[in-house]
Amino acid sequence: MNRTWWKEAVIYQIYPRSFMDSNGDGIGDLNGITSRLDYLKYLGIDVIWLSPVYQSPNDDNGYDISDYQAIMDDFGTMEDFDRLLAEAHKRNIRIVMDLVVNHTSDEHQWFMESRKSKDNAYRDYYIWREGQDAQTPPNNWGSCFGGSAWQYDKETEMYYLHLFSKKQPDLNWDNPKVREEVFTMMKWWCDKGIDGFRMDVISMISKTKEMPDGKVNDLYGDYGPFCMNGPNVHQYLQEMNEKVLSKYDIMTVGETPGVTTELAKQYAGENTHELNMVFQFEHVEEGGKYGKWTDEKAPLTTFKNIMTRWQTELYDKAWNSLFLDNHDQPRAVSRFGDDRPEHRENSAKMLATCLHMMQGTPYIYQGEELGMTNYPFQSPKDFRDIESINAYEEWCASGRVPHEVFWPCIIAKSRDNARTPMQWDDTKHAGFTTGTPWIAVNPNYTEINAKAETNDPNSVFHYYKKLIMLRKQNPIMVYGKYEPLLEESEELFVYTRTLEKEKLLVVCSFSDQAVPFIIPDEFIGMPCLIANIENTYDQREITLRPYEAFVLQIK
Ligand code: TEU
Ligand code: CA
Repeated sequence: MNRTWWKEAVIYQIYPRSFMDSNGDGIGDLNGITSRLDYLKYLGIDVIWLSPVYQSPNDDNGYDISDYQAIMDDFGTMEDFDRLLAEAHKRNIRIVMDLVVNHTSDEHQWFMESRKSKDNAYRDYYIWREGQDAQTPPNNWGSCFGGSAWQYDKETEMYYLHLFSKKQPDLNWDNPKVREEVFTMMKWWCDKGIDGFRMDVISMISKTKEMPDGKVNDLYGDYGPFCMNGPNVHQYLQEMNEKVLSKYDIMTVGETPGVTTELAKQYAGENTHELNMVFQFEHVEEGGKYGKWTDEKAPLTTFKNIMTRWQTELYDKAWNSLFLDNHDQPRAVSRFGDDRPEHRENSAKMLATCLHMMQGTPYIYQGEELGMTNYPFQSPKDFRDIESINAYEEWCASGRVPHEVFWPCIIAKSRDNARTPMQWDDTKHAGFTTGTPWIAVNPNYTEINAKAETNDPNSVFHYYKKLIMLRKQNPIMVYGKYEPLLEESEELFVYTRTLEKEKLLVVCSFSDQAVPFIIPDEFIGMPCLIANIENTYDQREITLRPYEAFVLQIK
């Protein structure tokens, strides 16, 4: 297996709107990020993935871009960006940009031209189809954020496709001019010195020509089979690789809804010349009665099977990315761990152990290193996210599902859980802003904040710091082969890593009860690399306390 910097790196995701506000307008910004680089350096991360900072009307918080080569006013200026990049590089921190090119904003110049007339030069930059009439769209597809995936446009009496909000029209990647525009823009950023791209829904850029109706699960048809991993996606990525990516020392990670291990070997194969790695979503899709909305937890064996399948099937063939949360997901500790005060810290450390000891590049979402939790939403008025707002409207306000039934489901999964401001200290608004924050701060900031945790050697923060440092000292964490143990256990996630003569045993308890564990003979009495609770490992049988995690090492 090739050894590369991006396999050895730890990546930290910043959602700029919620990270640090430098000018008191209540919105995080670029200068805010620059002011916190020393914190990130101290944590030890190698790369920042910056969620979109481009000009945008913010229908979907920057994932609707109206100019790819300008900075959003809320976030600052291009000079601020250049300074952030230079200051990050000074500290040996790389910056990976979010590349959102499945769609643009409807306020992008290309779309404003495109909608003007059927013979406009930009018409074919987007996906236009005839419907039967103004009420009957071309097919039954539903958008990811509710309603039809087609929007009727009066100007030319046709519909345009938007897999996300109606202010996010999908680009037509089958048009070579669109690809050229995107590649030129990418080169412009690479020439500026950025270090890579996280590619938003890149598995969805190629749609099947026929666009048939999808299977109706609920109100609308599912576009998945016709838009995910479509007919030309690999061809387009290979073209992108040849024309742009291969010319720079950058890393790429594709956000690829619908990806399977088989497809990942193509997207992110060692020699397929597409991307370096992809985000898969199998472990964060519990599936519920109401689309993605559910408060049910998947059994541990389901989670383990998924992780193990990705670990083993990609081994030596493609590279994994490792994540438990991001800006679209609830907080990891609330979802996979236990955010009750007596278990929060240990379960957060246990989850970190479980993830960072696997093969792949780990991603830490801002605040995860503090064990930040889900937000205690009281009412739909608390939501800022278009997805949560629309979902409440479509499922609940419409009268289809009673509030008492739907509420626990939506607050368990709302993307706003991840988007509350970063908790820096115990002063007003958690030190995020001197103004009024654009979204409420989690009231637990007085307990959970960066200042308290950097001062406490036993904090979740210091545990993450140690895991990151261990990765630098132990190539086995990066390159070792993974093997699962106790696959049937609903309480313990146990696996080994092997690199030549070296071996690691990783033991993680997902239980809030004491659980007995038998140490495999070869590991009895071996040194402990890291643990979240003190224990001794020199006898065969031990008892694990709730959410206990440890790693033993044979050298
Ligand atoms: O997300 C796309 C995606 O695949 C979905 O999981 C989406 O996150 C949604 O939450 C479904 O519940 C990407 C971005 O990460 C997301 O923030 C954007 O809203 C979306 O694309 C559109 O650009
Ligand atoms: Ca600001």
